[in-house]
Amino acid sequence: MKRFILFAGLLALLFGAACTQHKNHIEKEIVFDEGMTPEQKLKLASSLVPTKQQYEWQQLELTAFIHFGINTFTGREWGDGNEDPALFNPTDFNAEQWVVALKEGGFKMVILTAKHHDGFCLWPSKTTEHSVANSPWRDGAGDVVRELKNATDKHGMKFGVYLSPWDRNAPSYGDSPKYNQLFVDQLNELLSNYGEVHEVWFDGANAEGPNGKKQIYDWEAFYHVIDSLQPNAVKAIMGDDVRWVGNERGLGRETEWSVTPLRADIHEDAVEENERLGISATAKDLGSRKLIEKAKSIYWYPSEVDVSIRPGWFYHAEQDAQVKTLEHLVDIYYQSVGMNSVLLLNIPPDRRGLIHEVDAARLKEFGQYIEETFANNKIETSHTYWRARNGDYREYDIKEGETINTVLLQEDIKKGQRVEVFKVEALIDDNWVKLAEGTTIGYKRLLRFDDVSPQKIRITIIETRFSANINEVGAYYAAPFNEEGALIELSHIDGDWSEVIETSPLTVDMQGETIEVKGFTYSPNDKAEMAFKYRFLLSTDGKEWFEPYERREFGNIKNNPVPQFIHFDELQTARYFKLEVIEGTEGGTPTIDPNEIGILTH
Ligand code: FUL
Repeated sequence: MKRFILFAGLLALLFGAACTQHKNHIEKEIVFDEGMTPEQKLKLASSLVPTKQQYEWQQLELTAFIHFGINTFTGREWGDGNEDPALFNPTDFNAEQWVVALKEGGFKMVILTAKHHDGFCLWPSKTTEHSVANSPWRDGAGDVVRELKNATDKHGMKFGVYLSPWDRNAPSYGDSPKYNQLFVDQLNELLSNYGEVHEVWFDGANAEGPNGKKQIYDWEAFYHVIDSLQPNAVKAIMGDDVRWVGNERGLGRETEWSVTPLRADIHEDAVEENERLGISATAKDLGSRKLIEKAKSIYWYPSEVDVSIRPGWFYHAEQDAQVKTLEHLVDIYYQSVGMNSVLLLNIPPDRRGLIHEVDAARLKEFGQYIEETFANNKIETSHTYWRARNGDYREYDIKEGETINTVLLQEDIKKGQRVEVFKVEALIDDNWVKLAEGTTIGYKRLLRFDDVSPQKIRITIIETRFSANINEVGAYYAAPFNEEGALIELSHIDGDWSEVIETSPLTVDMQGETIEVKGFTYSPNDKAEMAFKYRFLLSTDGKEWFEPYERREFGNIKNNPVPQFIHFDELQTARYFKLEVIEGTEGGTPTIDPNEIGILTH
């Protein structure tokens, strides 16, 4: 990481017309001098550019996540680390099938959950017994990391690893120096033995260790291992190269600055500074002039949109009918790649060790749709590079008789991100009509509007930080969708209860007689706090209660508030259920509305 402190020469560069533009660019981080004016800070912010690694990563546009591990076999989203490794036993494992399916979807990199929060390692790590080495798969001689890496090399795809800092299995977790050493050892194994790695993904989730102590991570040591062993890799989320967009629903920001004072929360001073500025990964404004004015430093820290093709991150057979539709995936594409972000789409392999047929087919449709849409630029001239100041506009002829409904704009981010307000108009029957307007452009911006067949389009850069460098303008036609939404085929009773006996804990007489119960669903209403830890009980008489299911948390519900499906191991017979909230997502004890619960009957 380069740290630049303002020095006298730089001031001269900033305002000296004699200097060539490229000398003014500074990579990744700028610390402002104390006495700087807002104008000087803004000038510096506009000269900030990505590192080579960040730039190459941004150009990938489509990256894929693979959540696969012990949870695949237990049906959980967050394992507790006590699982028997013998459960890991894919019957038909084939990493090449994953890579081929992802390539058909247009994906350029795949990131594997080498270790999720349960601590189960998908490679035979020397650091733990909780790994594939103690599973029956390939007689304990298997290595998922190796097989996936070989497949990516064979098919020319980049490879990344997700290594969860939070480890619910490691006995040393919470005993900070000891666990940090274990984590460094795991990183060393992953980054030394498998060839090139292009992204290392550190999740932000963590909790206390088994000893009740909070683990203090040694991020500097972790970063050092990555920088020395894999200098081409970007560090994501708790890393300082790639930022979490702030939700797991595939939603980008309307205004998305890659130039931001936000820092990864890895040091106390970073946490304090983020607090002073009132910003976090979920903040709406991460790069306005007002924010830069207050900032002490500024970073090239671009956004990554992570979202799963299914409701869960891991594979659950009961979600086979809930694979996102093509239309939904294309919306996500427009909201991520089309909003100055990289898409990280999760596709979880099933218990066979294969990407399920439904997901593979959807990936193929998606890849074809995107390719066909953007293969055909309807603008007459291909030369579109343009340096724009406030108010400048350019007109582009549209090929005769063509219909368009999408415009693409790109800034040359190697010269910084600068556009603050722009609009797109079309010349239709000799009248200029507004098609779209927006704020930031950045690496790529896609705008959608109703079908039009104009003679020309006009792009106006209304406001920019100094001059903007527009290096691509395109106009396209995206075909409509003619599919039905995914159906949830579940036999389900929801909300139609015989009697709600008590609201806290929620106690319900389901149908006035005993019925067969296979599980339950929790679909949180849109409210500030959801249930996280709970106890679910059943009863035949409303007096004697039993617990059909011991797992007592809705894993990742805080970040991913999608319907939760809990399936019991065995069919139960009961008349009443009781759902007690032990802890909410914000630490309170929210009540659950009767209409948030559904009962699965088979
Ligand atoms: C979250 C984790 O807790 C989820 O299980 C998943 O891995 C997601 C990508 O990050 O924070």
